[in-house]
Amino acid sequence: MSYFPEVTAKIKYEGKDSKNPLAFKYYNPEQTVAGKTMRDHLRFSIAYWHTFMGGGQDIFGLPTFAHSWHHSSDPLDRAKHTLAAAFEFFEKLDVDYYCFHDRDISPEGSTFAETQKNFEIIINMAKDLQQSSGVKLLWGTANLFSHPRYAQGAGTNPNAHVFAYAAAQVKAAIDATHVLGGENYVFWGGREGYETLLNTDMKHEQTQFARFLHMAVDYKKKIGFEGQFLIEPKPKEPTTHQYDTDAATTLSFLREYDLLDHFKLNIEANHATLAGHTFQHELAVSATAGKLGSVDANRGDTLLGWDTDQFPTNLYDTTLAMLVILEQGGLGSGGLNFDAKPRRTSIDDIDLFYAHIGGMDAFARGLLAAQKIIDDGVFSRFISERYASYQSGIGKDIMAGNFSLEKATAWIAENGEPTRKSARQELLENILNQYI
Ligand code: XLS
Ligand code: NI
Ligand code: NI
Repeated sequence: MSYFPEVTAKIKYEGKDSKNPLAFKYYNPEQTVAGKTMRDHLRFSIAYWHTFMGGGQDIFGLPTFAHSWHHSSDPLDRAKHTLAAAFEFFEKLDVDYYCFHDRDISPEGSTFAETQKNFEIIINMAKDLQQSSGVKLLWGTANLFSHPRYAQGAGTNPNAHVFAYAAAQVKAAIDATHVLGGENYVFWGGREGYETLLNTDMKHEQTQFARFLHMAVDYKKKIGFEGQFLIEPKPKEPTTHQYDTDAATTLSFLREYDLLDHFKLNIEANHATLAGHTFQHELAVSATAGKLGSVDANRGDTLLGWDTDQFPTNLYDTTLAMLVILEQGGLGSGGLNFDAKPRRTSIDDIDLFYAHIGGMDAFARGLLAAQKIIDDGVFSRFISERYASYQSGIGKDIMAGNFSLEKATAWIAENGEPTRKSARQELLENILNQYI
C-alpha cells in the first residue's frame, strides 16, 4: 500500500533547467562541494509534527488537510499508519534524517503507563523501519507544552508534581532517542517562561529549570547516551516571556548554572526573527561560542510576527546561514531540520513534496554560493584587513593584555587623531549579490 501514489520513484536531481516539479534543481546529493557531498553538508531532516501530524489548523480555523494516514479512528492504529507514511516519504524524498516529539509519534493514553506502552510499540516499529530504510534519527524530544498539565510550564512549573511528571516523560523520550540511535536530543521550553510577574518567582523557576536539565545530563551519562543535548531558544509564543529567549540569553543561562559543557544550541530561523534578530545573527552568536549544534530550517513572515514556520525559500538567508555553518566546519552531529509546514491552503499530500523540494534546493543554492564566497576569500580578506591594526604595535599590546588607560593616554598624546576608514557596507552587499 502506498500513501503517496503520485510519487512513483525517488526524487532525483535534474538540474536547474528541469521543468519537473518533482525533481531537485540544485540539490544534487552526491555532488561534492569542498571535499564533502551535498548530502553530508546539509544533513536534511523532516519534522514529524508538521509534515505528518499537521492538519492545517490555525488559531481561527479547523484542519484543512485530509491525509490518508489519519483516517483510522483508533489513535494507535492512526499512529502506525502515520509512521508507515513517514518512512515512505523519507525514502521517496531521499532524506536521511527525521525528528519527532514523543507525543506526535505516538498518542497519549489515559494513564502514564498506557502512554508509555503506546510509545514503546511505536518506537519498536520505528526501529525496524529505520533498519530496513537506512533513515536515521537526527533528534528526539518530549512535548512538554500541549497537554493541559503543562499550562504553567514543565521544568518551571510552580507545582513539583508537574515537574516530576515532565521529568518522567523526558526520561522516556531520552530512552527512545537512545534506542533509535538518535544523534541529538532537543529541549525546547515551550511553556518555560511566564505571563506575569504578579504570580511568578523568576529566580525560583530558573533554578528549578537548571535542576531539570542537570537531571537529564546525569541520566544521559548513566545510560551512556552519546547524542548531543541541544536547547532551542525562542523569545515568546506560547508564553509572553520565555527564559531561553535567544542564543546569547540561553548561553548565559547555561553558563550561570554550570550546564554549558553539556549543551549546544538548535537555532530556528523563525525564532531568530521573533527575537528581533536575523537568522545569521543567531547562528553566528552560537558558532562564536562554539555552540552551534543544529538548525531548525524555516522562515517567518515579518508582516505577521508569529511563528508561521514556513518553508525556507529566501536565498539571501540560506546563503548567509551556510556561510556561518561552513565557517564553523559544518554541523557536526546536527542537521537542517525542516521545522516547517505548508500553508493551510496547500491541502494536497503532494504539496508536502513541493515544499520540501523547494527548501532543499534553497539550502543547496545557499551552500554553493557560500562555498564560492569562502573560496574566493572576498569577505574574509576584507575582515582581516579591517582588524589589521591589532596585528602589531599597540593593537598587539592591547590583545596581549600589555596596554592600559595610562599607556593609551601617553600614546594618544604622541599620535593624535586616528585616520578614518570606510566600512564599505554597500560595496560588500553588492559583492554578496553577485554570488547569490
Ligand atoms: C516551536 C519549536 C518546536 C521545536 C521542538 O516553536 O520550533 O517545534 O522545534 O519542540
Ligand atoms: Ni523548532
Ligand atoms: Ni518554532
